[in-house]
Amino acid sequence: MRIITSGESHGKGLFAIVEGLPSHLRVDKEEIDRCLALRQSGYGRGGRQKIERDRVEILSGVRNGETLGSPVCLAVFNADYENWKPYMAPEGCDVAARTVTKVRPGHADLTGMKKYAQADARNILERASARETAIRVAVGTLCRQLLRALGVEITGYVKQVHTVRDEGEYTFGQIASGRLPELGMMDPAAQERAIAEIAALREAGDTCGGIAEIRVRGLKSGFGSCMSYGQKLDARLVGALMSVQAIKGAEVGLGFGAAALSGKDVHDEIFYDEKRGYYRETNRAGGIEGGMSNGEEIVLRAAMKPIPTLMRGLKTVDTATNLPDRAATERSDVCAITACEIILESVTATALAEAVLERLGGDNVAEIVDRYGRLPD
Ligand code: EPS
Repeated sequence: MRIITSGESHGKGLFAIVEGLPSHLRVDKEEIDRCLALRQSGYGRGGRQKIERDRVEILSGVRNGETLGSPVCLAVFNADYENWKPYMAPEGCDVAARTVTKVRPGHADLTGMKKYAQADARNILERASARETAIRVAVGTLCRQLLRALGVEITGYVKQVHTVRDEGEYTFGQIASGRLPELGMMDPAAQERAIAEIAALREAGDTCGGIAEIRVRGLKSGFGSCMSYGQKLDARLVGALMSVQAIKGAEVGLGFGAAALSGKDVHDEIFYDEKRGYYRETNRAGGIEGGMSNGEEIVLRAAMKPIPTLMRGLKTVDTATNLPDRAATERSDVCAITACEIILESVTATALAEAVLERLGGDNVAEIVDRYGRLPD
């Protein structure tokens, strides 16, 4: 599969071309739109989400609700483009009216300006913005639909918001049915405390991040590779998580926690019985050993840093004058971890679909389902 996304935050929209999807995949547009709505949700989001009502438009590669095997082109148009057309239109626009030079610490602004030889950070931030994740959610949901045809399901929840961490352990089923509205946490008491923290940070003109946990159920063993480092499944999944804007850390299973434990408390002992075959009583590896799925649930976690646009404006330099100033602000999210969670599920789905198609090949869904069915668990 080859995927390319394009689009600026205040341009006409976000677009993706997905090449290599098999034919006869039933496309559930409603599910894509539900995931896009989830990406817009969460206590702590900013004013932009009141303007947008993200919906996918399928421009090619799908006929009568099924993929054709040709490249699929997806679009999520920006409602806000109507307001930004005078400053963003490709044909010509008033660039000076929306110039950004009070570069934001933590954002791509300053480094991007140097790299792309731009005097206006607008030419950097428009693409670096997390708005790009809207189209990655659309692509990821398509990939999720392919995985579902094989019996592979993905879910997740918000484990931590700022200083509030939910130490609970939840099964896949509990997460899939029990994620709370508003923030997407599992524990109501923790969520209440988290909401209070976000509210206090909003008052202070500040922002916060959090941690999301992603689970994958039903993936058979042997995806990824212990032979070629570039195909290690954990490397690819962590790479996918880290590709999401504002993610600063990612882990599999015990992750960073494994470093402080001894071997007997880290490795998942192996048992066998006639009925179950080989099995484990623990899953501290998070479903991946030797760079390959081992048939257990895949458990991933990613840490999101606080959003770098602070209403109080951090100290910076105005690159137009090189004098000290406060960083640019127009509007901002206070916390976007709930949106981030569905984005992380989506990029996980995409990375897994890539690994599945690489191993199984196949031009139509039935062929892939058949090949998958023949694999050992
Ligand atoms: C986002 C849209 C953006 C930001 C946010 C994500 O909208 P605007 O810049 O018009 O307010 O709310 O982008 C960032 C956090 C960022 O750092 O760029 C979205 O749709 O997710």
